[in-house]
Amino acid sequence: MTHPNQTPIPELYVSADAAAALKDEAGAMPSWDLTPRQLCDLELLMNGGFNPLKGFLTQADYDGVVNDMRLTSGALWPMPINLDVSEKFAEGLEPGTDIALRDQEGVILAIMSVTDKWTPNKSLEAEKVFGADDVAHPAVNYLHNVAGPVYLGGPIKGLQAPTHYDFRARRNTPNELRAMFKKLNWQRVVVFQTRNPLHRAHQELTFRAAREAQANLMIHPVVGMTKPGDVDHFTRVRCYEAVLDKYPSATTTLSLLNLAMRMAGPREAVWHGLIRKNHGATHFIVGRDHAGPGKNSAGEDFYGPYDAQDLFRQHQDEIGVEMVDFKHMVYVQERAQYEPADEIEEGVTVLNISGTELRRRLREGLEIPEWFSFPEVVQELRRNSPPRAKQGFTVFFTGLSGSGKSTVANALMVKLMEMGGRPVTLLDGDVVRKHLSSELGFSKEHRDINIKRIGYVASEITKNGGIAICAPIAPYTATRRAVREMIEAGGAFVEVHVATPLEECERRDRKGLYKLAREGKIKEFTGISDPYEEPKTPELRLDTTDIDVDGAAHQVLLKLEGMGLIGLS
Ligand code: PPS
Repeated sequence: MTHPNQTPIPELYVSADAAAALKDEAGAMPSWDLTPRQLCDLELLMNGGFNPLKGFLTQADYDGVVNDMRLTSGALWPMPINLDVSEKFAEGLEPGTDIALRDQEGVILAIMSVTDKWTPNKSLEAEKVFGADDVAHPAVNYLHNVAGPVYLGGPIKGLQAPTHYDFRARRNTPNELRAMFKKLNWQRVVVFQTRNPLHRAHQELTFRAAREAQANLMIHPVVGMTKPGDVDHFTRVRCYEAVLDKYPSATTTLSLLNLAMRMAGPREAVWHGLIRKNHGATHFIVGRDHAGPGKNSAGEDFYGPYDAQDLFRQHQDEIGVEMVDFKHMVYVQERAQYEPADEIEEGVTVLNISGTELRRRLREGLEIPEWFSFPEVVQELRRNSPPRAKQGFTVFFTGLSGSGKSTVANALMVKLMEMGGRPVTLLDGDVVRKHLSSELGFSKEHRDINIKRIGYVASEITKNGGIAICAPIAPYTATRRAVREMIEAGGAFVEVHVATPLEECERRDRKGLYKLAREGKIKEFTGISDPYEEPKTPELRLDTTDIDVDGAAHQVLLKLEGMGLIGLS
């Protein structure tokens, strides 16, 4: 019988000699510094993980993918893979030009022959690919607020793979995995995709899935980009390695996939299937709400719980990978074992700990029982997320000029320093503009740069266990969200809207700026001639009209205490 992985998958790398020659030429080409997401996409394009793609999508392929999940060749492909760039870079770049694609250190990884350049209809892309033009969806937010406005398409010549310094032995190209499965004579391979730490229930369900399919198992976690707020991949991989020891030896392997997920539910499941086919899988586990993005802005799920399974099943033959149903496993106390929820008789005691409850226990340093997770995994998770009262956090004040942000922020800083325990840094709007952002004005572009700088500094402080207090106007929702995502990767983000009304701010006019703005002597003044988008769901809203500074700072302290970030006793 021929092995399913008899033939290698085509890669886009050129020979070493050709790469050396092209590298010389590439120095003179226009060059694009890849974003973290593009870097992930490029790696999988070059190593065949995105086979049959030969480069970033052309406009015709993009249209086909967006509308019908098909390339112009007719092949199934559900996800647009584009090189999104700035208007400035695209300007004057004619189709027919070769460009050098560089990593964040400036190393040339590939050359792209640009054949197409166009401005996409992003709202249409959001509707068709992600099901709704709603920025509550992380990929739709990315599309509108992070991705560049112009797309470039064209074939790629790969010069070298991106360098990874972490977990090298666990990173495999599709062809490395195919060769390994062939060598081990693994004829049937069930793949489990994950972006979360694995607990006992996952170990049980994956092993059961492999046994039922009479196959070997590959745990294939995503370590590229996952959902904002997920546990970082360093911690997760240490957890996966601990879980790997729990499977009977030689039945199971672990490999890391440098994919940038889009959280696109059904389309994402099909995409994951195609990628895994390239990596040598014969079977793929698709669960309830596979690659789900969470709730939409109306508080409802973006996709039905079984939409992903339905779409996968529909295209299973073409994908070339058989879907394995994800069994919901629960712990039966009387028998001290995991069993599929749908096979359990009435009357027995079923135990479960939800993701939210697990996070609460970790946050508060509470017990996590052994029936739920392996002690090694719990230890890793605890190391990664110490109790909240020991973590860093950011208090981010936002509000109009003169609303009282700086005054309350100052009072809060002093009170936190009086309490001691963690270093406190105040990044006040005016101070930042003097030291970090002295060259910036008040256009939308400049305000965004200013806020992102503040966010970056605050995220570093937070990650390292300190307290950052920020007090800029920060008038734009999308920018505040970007800062939140940056900071939440390393600790808590507490948004405080200082909602003092415009009339009151103008009445105070402490710096005399409102008068000048009314007279037209200051342009683009927030609240007068420039927008302020009010936060919809801040952690706290303060109106300083009727409370004094002490009272306002105390409200913030109470909020911090309520969130477990400080102890007030
Ligand atoms: S932003 O929008 O967040 O980047 O603004 P920020 O860095 O907080 O700077 C606001 C302070 O700059 C002064 N100032 C102006 N504010 C708003 N609009 C215009 N056009 C403007 N020009 C100068 C003003 O003193 C703000 O300080 P605060 O402390 O908010 O009153």
